[in-house]
Amino acid sequence: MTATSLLDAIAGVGRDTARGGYSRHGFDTVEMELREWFIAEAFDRGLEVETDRNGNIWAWWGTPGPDAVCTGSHLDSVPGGGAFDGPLGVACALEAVDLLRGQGFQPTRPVAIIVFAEEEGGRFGVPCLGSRLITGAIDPDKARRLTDSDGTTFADAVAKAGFDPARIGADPQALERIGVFVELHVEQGRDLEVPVGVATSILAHGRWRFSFTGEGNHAGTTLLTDRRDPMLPAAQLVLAARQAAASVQGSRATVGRLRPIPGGTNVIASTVDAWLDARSATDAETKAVVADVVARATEAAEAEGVRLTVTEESYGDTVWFDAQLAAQVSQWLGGVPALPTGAGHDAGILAAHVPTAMLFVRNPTGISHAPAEHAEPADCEEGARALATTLAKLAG
Ligand code: HGY
Ligand code: MN
Ligand code: MN
Repeated sequence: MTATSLLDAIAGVGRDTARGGYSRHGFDTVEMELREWFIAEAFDRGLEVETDRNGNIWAWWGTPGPDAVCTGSHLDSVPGGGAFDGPLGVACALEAVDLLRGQGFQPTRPVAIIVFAEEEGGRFGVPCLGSRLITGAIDPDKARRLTDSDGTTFADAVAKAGFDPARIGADPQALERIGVFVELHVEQGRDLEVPVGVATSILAHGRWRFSFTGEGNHAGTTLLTDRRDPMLPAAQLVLAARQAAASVQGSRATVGRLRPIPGGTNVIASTVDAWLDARSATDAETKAVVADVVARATEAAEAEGVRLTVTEESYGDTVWFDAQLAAQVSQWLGGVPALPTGAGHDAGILAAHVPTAMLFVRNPTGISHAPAEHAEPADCEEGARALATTLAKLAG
């Protein structure tokens, strides 16, 4: 079955008719439907399926064991996201197993496809939550207390999905099973001009929550001189993000999410929460951009008599993938180009623990985290074949 036909089978799952694209979030009913789809496809291939204590699904070709050759990605999306970010890596992994079986390939090492939980952090706010939990990169109590926009905690969500929230946390036994991890992913920029490439690095990046607290009041009866309007410093934050990033070569800073409370047209908000996503080539540059943004937002809040608290919600330093493995994979694939990415991935979390590589499939629109994200069927096939070649070389 081709990756494209596998993706076609889930094309109707989680469409967001209000915002466009797909909204598929960790352990919500949509993502649970996608999990069932994946588990059924794995069973159809005779793969042994298990879900670990952190809600990551493992589909084994061969006896689960140490030193496995692992691939996979995620099924959740950002709000209003594209069809390929995550699912393409899962679909190509399933097709790669089909291709290798069709060639009569017999792995000499266990092979596993892993579907990681809540990679986008679209529901609970922390990206790569499943891989961060396995590797101990997030405190399980902090994870249990994470809440979605309805106030549901991660603990409640995993319990509802059938897992024991008391057991989430570092899982060295699971991690030890991974001998090498190769994630295939749709390219999310404009840098790949051939069907397949390999990754070199991921920008340092993180997320910070800015909470502005002013005084709720009437939009019509409150004089300007009597206001403590949190929307004003929040607006300054949006501009400050762009100005701070523009001053550091190659940096990006974004405020894509603002939440005024109560959010009435004729109401001065009492509080505004805003989230900053900042990314740079190095740790120092990212921290400098964030410090600049905080200084500008603090000045704007003080000028309006508004209180500001800033909370770091996630952060990861620059990721350098295993250079020898990347060069080896590129050579196996006939010398495909190597390129950096500004996007985070579960492979980026695992890279600190196991040899890790990423394969990218060309995205002609260069757009991601939006409905225009795209990969041509022919390029998806090239990607699946490239993944099959890589898995065969590693597990042969
Ligand atoms: O935000 C990211 O870079 C990734 O898509 N989680
Ligand atoms: Mn993404
Ligand atoms: Mn992704």
